[in-house]
Amino acid sequence: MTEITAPKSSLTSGEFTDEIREQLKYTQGVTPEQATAADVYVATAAAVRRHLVDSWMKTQHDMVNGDTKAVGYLSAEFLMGKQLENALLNAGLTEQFEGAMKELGFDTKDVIDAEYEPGLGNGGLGRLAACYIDSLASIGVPAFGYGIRYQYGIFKQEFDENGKQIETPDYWLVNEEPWGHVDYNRDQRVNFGGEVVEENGKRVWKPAWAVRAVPCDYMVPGYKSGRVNTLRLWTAKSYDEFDLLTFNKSDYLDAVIPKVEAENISKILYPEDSTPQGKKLRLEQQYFFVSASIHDAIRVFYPGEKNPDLTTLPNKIVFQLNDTHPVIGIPELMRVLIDEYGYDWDTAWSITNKTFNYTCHTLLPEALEVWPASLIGELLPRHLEIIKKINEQFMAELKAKGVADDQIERMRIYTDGKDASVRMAYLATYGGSYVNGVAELHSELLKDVTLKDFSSVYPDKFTNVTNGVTPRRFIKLANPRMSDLITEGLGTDAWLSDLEQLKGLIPLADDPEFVKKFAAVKQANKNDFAAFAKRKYGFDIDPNTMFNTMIKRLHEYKRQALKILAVIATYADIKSGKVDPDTLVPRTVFFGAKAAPGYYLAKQTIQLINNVARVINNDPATKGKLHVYFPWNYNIELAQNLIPATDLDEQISQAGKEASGTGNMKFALNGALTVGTLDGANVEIRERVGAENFFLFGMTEPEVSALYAKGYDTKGLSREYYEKDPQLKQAIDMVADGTFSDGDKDTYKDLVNDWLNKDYFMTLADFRAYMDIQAEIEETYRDPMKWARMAVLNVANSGYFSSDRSIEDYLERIWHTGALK
Ligand code: Z57
Repeated sequence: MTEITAPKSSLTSGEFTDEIREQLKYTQGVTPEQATAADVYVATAAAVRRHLVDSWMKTQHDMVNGDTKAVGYLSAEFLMGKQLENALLNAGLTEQFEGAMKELGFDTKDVIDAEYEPGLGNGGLGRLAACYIDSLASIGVPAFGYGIRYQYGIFKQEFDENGKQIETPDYWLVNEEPWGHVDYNRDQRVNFGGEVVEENGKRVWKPAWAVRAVPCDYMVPGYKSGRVNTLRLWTAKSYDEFDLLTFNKSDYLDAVIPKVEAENISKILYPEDSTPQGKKLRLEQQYFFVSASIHDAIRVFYPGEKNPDLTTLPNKIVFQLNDTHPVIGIPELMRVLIDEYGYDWDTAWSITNKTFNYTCHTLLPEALEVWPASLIGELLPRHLEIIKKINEQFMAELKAKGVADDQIERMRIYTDGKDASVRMAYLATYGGSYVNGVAELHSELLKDVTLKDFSSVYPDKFTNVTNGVTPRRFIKLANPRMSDLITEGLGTDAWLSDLEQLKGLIPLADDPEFVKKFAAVKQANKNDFAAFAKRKYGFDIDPNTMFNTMIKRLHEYKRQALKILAVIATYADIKSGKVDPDTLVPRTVFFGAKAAPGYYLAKQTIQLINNVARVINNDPATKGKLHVYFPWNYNIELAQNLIPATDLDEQISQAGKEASGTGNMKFALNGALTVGTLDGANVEIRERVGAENFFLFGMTEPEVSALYAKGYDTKGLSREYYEKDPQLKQAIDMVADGTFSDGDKDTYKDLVNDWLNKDYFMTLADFRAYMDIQAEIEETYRDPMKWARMAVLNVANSGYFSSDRSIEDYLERIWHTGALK
């Protein structure tokens, strides 16, 4: 007998139906008969929110009046995915929803589909923030997510007739958005520009313009925790007074333009992932949401107090800086404490230092933001003064510690001279208590390479928290069949809030009945995906082939190029008769990836993949043996559909480049096997699932470093790999000779040139190892029971990668707080 441990909401289906009817009538103004699925979606969302309000208010009350420190997760991105199913699940209303839809005569799927996916993030970093706020609420930790309510999320991706990526605006607010509650009465003023003057011996900022930050609140219900936290996303609005000022001076249009400009601040999400563009508007966005959030926290935790004792702030809230994007919060809190509340520098510094911590998500030097001092000075003159003073204090502190002069010079937060700039990662490291990387290898490399100078002086600041993913969305909702099987196998569904319980499946890996059922679940998921892909993209996919998936942002370091070259090589072998296609394991290769609009080589790679797909899928020689599909506009919904259907997932970044990866965790938890390098969290996944259940290939990080030292990218050593490996040569030659561009030899010339002359991420150097591991993969796949057993062991041993565990690690190592009592 399957035991369902936690209680579901006491609301009955009938009561929930009545509530939806009320909402249809009083907010939508339609009868159930007139209602469309979209109406019912909006009404249901409103009913869910209503149901959560008491818990939400109680959580806030307990947070403000108790002595459990809250977490403020400051993030420029929250990639939430659709909300309805998740909110129903966490609130314990899933069955009531199903009952209500039956009662009202609607298909649950249609209602769920009516929601427009909010894409307020680029990729891993934004999705991690969403998983973390789910886990915080599920554990019962009082928390705020603070960010921006962009009107345009990550662009929608289309492909033109040549296979090139086209970006179109993602205006996700076209229809009613029923989850957010705009709260005009909790607004904040955010100042910009102007100058700093001396008044009575004090530095006083005289800003030139201001923006009104209006919060939009999203309830974040914990899974069966009874707690509901808040995601507060700010919208930029203009102040009328400023329009009037201009109005007096000039004409009507001139009066409206500044209003438009102010509102531009929250207009659009920057679509670069790991490659900041250093744009003024981006710094405005960062300051906008961070300043509003800091003031908001003070308002929340010291309600109505004119002279709050802000030395207690670090006992009320701890701010986590999600990458360098919100690091301007450090000088901002200094400014608030000194200029607005009259604290002296040292007291302000001590408060600030205790209140902030910084998570670094990258090893790519270009992803660590560095702002021109001139830009900061123009937008935030008082902050620039404070940053300079922090830097001076820092330099003196290092000197006093006996740090060598050249090291001190390297560590400057503010670099002098004509290209003076501010290094946000350094400011964060010095200005906060802890710095963490996002996987063990990454944290080690941070200490030993990227922030080595800092770790040598402040070793205790450095720690690791390996990323995690929420099992509610990425197992329970994405893969209901497997969830049921796990619950059946374990005799309880308690694993959903204690994922290490998946270990109980280990013995079942040797139970052929269970393994067969597991394989059947995978097959059913593949059938579902084929049907979904037919409906949504028009693809004709054979679900009786191996599903081999690579989904992630398009970036050179992630090496989609390696995968597509391997596909081309296999295709070439079939065409030339070197390989009998009947000896191959039939495979369907899936790509999903967006490229930053200005990232030329990434876009060329997309075009190449699309054209390889076109050529191969239309070639009778490979029919039924090898197919390639590139569903456009990869997003959370596609991830939720494709991951549970995948047999083999690709985590093939150059070792030492992927900070963690979180897709790798989602795949392992959904019973896919991974082919991967020793990079990011792959290392820990492999350790846990067992080396024999992971397809490892490629150079290690030290081997990569050694090859750089030989001059791989600077002396053009990649060409040697091309010359020596006929299969590799053949594949690259086909790209160059027009096979995938209707004979045109120029289409991919920059890509080919890069491979042969630079290849910074060593795609060519790892090609042979990658091809060799495929043989092992095929052999394993030919034995379905063996493959399925390995997949079961991947699931059973991946419980560690729950974001609940990550949050527990943050609580213990960094935040020093816990669940509300
Ligand atoms: C982003 O998605 C990540 C790092 C960044 O510096 C920026 Br900007 C965006 C990703 C890493 O590339 C992944 O390896 C990691 O798993 C993810 O952040 C979450 O930590």
